[in-house]
Amino acid sequence: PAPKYRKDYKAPGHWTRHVTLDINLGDGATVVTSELDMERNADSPGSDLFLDGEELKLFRVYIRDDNGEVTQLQEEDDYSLNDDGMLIKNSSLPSGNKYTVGTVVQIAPKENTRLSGLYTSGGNFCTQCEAEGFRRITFAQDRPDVMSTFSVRLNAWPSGDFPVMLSNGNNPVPPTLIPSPPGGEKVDKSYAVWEDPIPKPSYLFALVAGDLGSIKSTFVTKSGRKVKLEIFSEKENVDQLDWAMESLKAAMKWDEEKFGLEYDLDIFNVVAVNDFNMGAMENKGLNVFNTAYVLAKPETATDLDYERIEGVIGHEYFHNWTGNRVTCRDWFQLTLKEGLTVFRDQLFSGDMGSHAAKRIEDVRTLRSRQFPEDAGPLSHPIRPESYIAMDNFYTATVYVKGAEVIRMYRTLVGEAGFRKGMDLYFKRHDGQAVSCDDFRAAMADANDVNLDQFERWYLQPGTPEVSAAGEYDAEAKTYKLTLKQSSKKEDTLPFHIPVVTGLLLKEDGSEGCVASRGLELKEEEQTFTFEDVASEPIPSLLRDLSAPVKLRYKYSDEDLAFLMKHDTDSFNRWEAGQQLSTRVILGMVEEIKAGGEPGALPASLIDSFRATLLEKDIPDKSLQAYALRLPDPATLAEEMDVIDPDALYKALKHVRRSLADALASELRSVYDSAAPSGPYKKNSAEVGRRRLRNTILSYLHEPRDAAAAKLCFDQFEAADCMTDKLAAVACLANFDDAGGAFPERAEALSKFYNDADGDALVLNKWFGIQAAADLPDLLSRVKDLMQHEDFTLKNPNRLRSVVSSFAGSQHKFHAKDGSGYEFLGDMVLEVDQLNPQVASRLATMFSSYRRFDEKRQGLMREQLARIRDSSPSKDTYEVATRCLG
Ligand code: BAL
Ligand code: ZN
Repeated sequence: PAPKYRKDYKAPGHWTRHVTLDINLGDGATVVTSELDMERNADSPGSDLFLDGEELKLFRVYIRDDNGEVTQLQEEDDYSLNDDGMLIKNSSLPSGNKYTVGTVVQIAPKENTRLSGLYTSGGNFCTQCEAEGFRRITFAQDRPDVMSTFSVRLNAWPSGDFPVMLSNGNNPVPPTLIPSPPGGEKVDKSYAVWEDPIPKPSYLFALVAGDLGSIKSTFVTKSGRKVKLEIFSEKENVDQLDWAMESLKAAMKWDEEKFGLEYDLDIFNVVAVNDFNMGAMENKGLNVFNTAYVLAKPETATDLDYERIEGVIGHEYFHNWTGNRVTCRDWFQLTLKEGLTVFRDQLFSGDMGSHAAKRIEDVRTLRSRQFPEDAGPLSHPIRPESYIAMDNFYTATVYVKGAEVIRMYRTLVGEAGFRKGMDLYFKRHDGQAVSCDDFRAAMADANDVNLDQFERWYLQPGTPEVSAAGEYDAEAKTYKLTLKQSSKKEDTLPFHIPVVTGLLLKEDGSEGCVASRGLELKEEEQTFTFEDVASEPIPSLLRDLSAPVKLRYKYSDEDLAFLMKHDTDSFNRWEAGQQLSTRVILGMVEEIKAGGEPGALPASLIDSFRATLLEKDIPDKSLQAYALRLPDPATLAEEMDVIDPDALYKALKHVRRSLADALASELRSVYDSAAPSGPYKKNSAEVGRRRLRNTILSYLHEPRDAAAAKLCFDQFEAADCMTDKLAAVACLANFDDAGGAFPERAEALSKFYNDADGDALVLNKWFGIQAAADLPDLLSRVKDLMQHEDFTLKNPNRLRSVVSSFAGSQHKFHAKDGSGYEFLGDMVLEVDQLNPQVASRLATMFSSYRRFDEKRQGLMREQLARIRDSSPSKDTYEVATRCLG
């Protein structure tokens, strides 16, 4: 398959201004009649017309000119077909400026296991059109720069009865029975008509039809318009929709208050479906969601699930402006809408809860997912230069690093300046399909700053490193800070990096930060001078992680302990603790690699953990919990020249166990004092309390002895919510029950399974904890799990709950005999037959192979080559070939 290049962008020769769809759903074949009202692009007269189309059975193509005259088109004479679509010769098109193209096609939603285009989930019809799914429904200009209004008629023909039939926009005719012809037989098939008056690209088209339950509400916008809100799901889940509705209303209000952005249609619908490749989709006025990001009640959803639902509901809603009204000119610009919308959902979640905790969570994701991606063969700039399958570019880089890039604009121009830039962006581009350069220009122009160099964040991949060194002049009372930037990628030009810096005086930490400045590092090396610094400071660098870079500064252990206690930047307080643990863990990795056994933990680490654990004045217990968690294995692995998964596993286990032993009584007493003191509540204090207590439980279970098993089981039995129940059973899953030991494990898992009572999301949790358990025979247990009657490869959530959980838990995936790799290779090939998007995503789990020893590299390469050579889908082919390089 041939790649597409960003540099090749050309506007189309024709524009689709309006799309009329008439879709016969029903039990038989689905027939789609579409009429595209076209207008020639005056800039490229005489162009042929290309319509994308894939896996469509074409019945006829016709043209209607602006006098209403209809001409049937003939294959070969008028148009040609290939696997990608239909090319209609200009000579077969009317010469006038405006005309209509009609096509009638048949599609097979029930056989659509790719979950792209129109498919069925649990007997209901739904769609996923981003990035290139609309072409699997009908022939169309399926490219984001073509924005059209839509009229859609959904018919429950030739049979079937769908009480709910939804599409985008407003709904002039709700599902209605077709009136019986006078004297004729009663025709009890229904239809619905939808009008979307706001031009949108085809990737935002959606339809849903089925027998669904719902909850309703309304939202009155700031200008007084009443919007009807409705959230749909399968009927048995209707009691799990309230939190999503609450989050939606909060998001609508927040976008008005924070960015002045108001909703623009009369209706906003959300539908939750069980089979979905992504997390959710922002279709205009009809968001379609993976159930995992909608359904919640305390008995089945954890606090983290609640937070994610709030964030994703916000994210999809915010796309209404950043993505839908102002969309992307081409798919290379994906981060224009995704980076910006992730950043907006991060701000929203921070405002709804705690900015400090949210920032830590986001940085953990950046470091554990995006930094490794950027260090491997799939590394790409946030605005990629080429792709084969666009679906492969919904990456941590485009989303998460993309959001960091947007955050840097705000750091550079300030909060008010960022708002001015956003206002100008909407003023200039509402209703348009634009580029990342347009966004950057709006930020620069609104603030009268030069952001030319900033473009390099869009052009250059890789995680820059910033090293810092300070020098204090006691006589002059000045502190000179020298910052240097470098990159592991060749030919990288210096980035424009905001390095927010504070100075804390060693002598008297209680005075707090004596100077805080937003330094702008634009050269390879720059020195910044701070005046009037009374005594030698400790720098607090890159506060709140002001740029997606790796910082190098030679802090002593004492400096880190000081920052953990005194830094006025809550993120950097946490960061200092992470650095201290990282140092110890990586030191142990070296000892293990040298053939030794890991030694005792340094007292400084134990003392700092003890201090954090016993700290009474931390109002946000989530922050306390995060401070007690060790860095992620993937983040630690990034710091190793050659990743040694066995040594890393052993070191981490040793540090966890040593902390558990050294602080056993303190851990237990804080665990006990954080026990629930009343009925379940979901507020931030209670969420923080549970988070802290469950973090402590994960240490307390480390001895893996009878007492630890009992403690976990007691919590499991006493739990009044999924958060506590899952934390307990996840710990129990790690107890090795070979030979009948630790019967609590099987008992809890069996009870958990029975309590799930078939609830798909709870079963995913049940599969997930077992597939990621810390057990020696994990792979054979995973294979057994896949024989379970509730397992299926066809549901992406279920598949990921086993296969991705296993591979993501690292240690057994990287077993030296290659068994984990072979398993993943088999899965990629099998799933690729069903769902290439999901398969190629699984294949990316091999992408860090070059960071391992030669043996493992060879074994992973073998699997990648096997995948590449098996004639896979273009999605999977692209990942395998890019990995192999
Ligand atoms: N646009 C795809 C799903 C999302 O990022 O919202
Ligand atoms: Zn998005």
